Amino acid sequence: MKTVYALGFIGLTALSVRGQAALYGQCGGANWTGATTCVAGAVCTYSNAYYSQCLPASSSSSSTHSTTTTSSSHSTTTTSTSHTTTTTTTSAAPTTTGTGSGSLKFYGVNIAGFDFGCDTSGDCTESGAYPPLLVYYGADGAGQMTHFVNDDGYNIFRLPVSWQFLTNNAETGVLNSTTLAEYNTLVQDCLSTGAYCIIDIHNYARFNGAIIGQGGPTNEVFAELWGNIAANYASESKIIFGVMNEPHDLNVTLWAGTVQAAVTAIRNAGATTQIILLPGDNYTSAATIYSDGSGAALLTVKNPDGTTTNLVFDVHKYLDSDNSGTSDVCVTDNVSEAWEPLAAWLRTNGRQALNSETGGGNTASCVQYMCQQIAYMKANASDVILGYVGWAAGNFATTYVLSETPTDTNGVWTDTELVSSCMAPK
Ligand SMILES: *[C@@H]1O[C@H](CO)[C@@H](O)[C@H](O)[C@H]1NC(C)=O
Ligand SMILES: *[C@@H]1O[C@H](CO)[C@@H](O)[C@H](O)[C@H]1NC(C)=O
Ligand SMILES: *[C@@H]1O[C@H](CO)[C@@H](O)[C@H](O)[C@H]1NC(C)=O
Ligand SMILES: *[C@@H]1O[C@H](CO)[C@@H](O)[C@H](O)[C@H]1NC(C)=O
Ligand SMILES: *[C@@H]1O[C@H](CO)[C@@H](O)[C@H](O)[C@H]1NC(C)=O
Ligand SMILES: CC(=O)N[C@H]1CO[C@H](CO)[C@@H](O)[C@@H]1O
Repeated sequence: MKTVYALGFIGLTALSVRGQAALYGQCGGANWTGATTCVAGAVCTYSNAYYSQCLPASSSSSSTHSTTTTSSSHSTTTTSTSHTTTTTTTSAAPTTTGTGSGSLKFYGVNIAGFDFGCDTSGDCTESGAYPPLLVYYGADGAGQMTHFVNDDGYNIFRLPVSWQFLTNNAETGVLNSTTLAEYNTLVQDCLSTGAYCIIDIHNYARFNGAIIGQGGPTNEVFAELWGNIAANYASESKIIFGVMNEPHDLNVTLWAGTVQAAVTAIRNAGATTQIILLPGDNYTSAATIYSDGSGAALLTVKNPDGTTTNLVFDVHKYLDSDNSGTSDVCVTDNVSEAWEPLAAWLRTNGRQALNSETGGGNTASCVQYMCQQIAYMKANASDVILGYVGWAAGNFATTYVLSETPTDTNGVWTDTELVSSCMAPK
């Protein structure tokens, strides 16, 4: 997410209710446990064995599938076949050549705040951070994560933090014990939910304007930073190391060397088995990693034992017109333009990716395209796309254009429309 964060947390009103699925919301599919009826004016429309969607009553016959039905009883039928993990063979079902299992490994959301104040030049200050923790007068990040796990079925959180926060603004790999302890409070709150927790250094491959390994901090300093972080979490199997948020405008060949230095440091610190996320150029765009040179360069990054086990590509995708995640109008699911070619490239190379940022406004267009993006991943790409992490909750106000921040009303949490309609797996 490329914008500068200026918004504080403001608790506001609930945006959606459960019971009937929203327009463009999911209303059926294998193992779907949410609402199977739609709000007035929408019809639950069968898409495939894994997905039925509430479409406007007047346009529900526009699907190209000749077998499309519009009866809610069809979603009941697909629910009853939920024990079958193989492609259904009934003649009524559309043929699919997809290689998805119907479910993803990871569903989650970013819990933002420790990264606040960072911009794309890597200018961040410790004082700009706003911990999403009640004890620091922020949002109830711990309560949010507990809600997301218990009520929505989430199992992964990304916890962005600036490099400057962890070192008290010093350009060094040595961690400040005071600030690390503050960040670690959020990490432990995350781990205590049982979810996976991504440590994301949110610096755009830079420290105060200068590119790591390309005029800025050396690869050795960056490796020291990661070695010290990893040493603190070496025994935590559910920690995921997010090497860097959204590198951009750099030399990808040199950048792959920087990423290699971080991977080597993390493994040598004793974190030998956890997932490490490898970020490419162009803001980790899912649409260009396989074509802009990033993928080719990052394929050379290896574990110290020469394998690529648990080295997963980090990709982001927004669904607005310029892929920036700044508009609440979504115009694409980018399946054919971005996800299908990426999935093919990953299969060719025997690798996997995690979509660690995706999001949209709480609008009908974003609900439509987000649901489509997720349905594609589940049905046709779960062999190579591990899952998605929404942008963003934590300290974002519910008025923020991409807010996925739930609202706590006397202990009852209510999700945003996009989360409840598409992103929450249950
Ligand atoms: C549905 O749930 C069953 C039992 O939990 C599981 O074995 C199966 O893999 C699930 N199927 C899909 C498509 O998620
Ligand atoms: C750690 O950071 C705090 C500010 O949060 C600062 O007061 C302290 O001096 C720093 N410690 C060291 C050893 O730099
Ligand atoms: C990237 O850096 C390498 C190594 O210094 C150099 O050979 C290559 O020409 C650079 N690429 C670009 C596009 O500048
Ligand atoms: C970066 O990605 C966007 C789409 O996400 C694309 O329009 C743009 O051309 C890409 N830039 C480069 C340099 O590949
Ligand atoms: C999965 O792939 C098949 C074959 O390409 C396609 O017909 C179907 O629409 C895809 N499903 C989703 C949900 O994208
Ligand atoms: C690769 C890519 O980003 N493809 C498209 C995603 O959707 C937007 C909006 O329709 C297009 O402009 C991109 O070309």
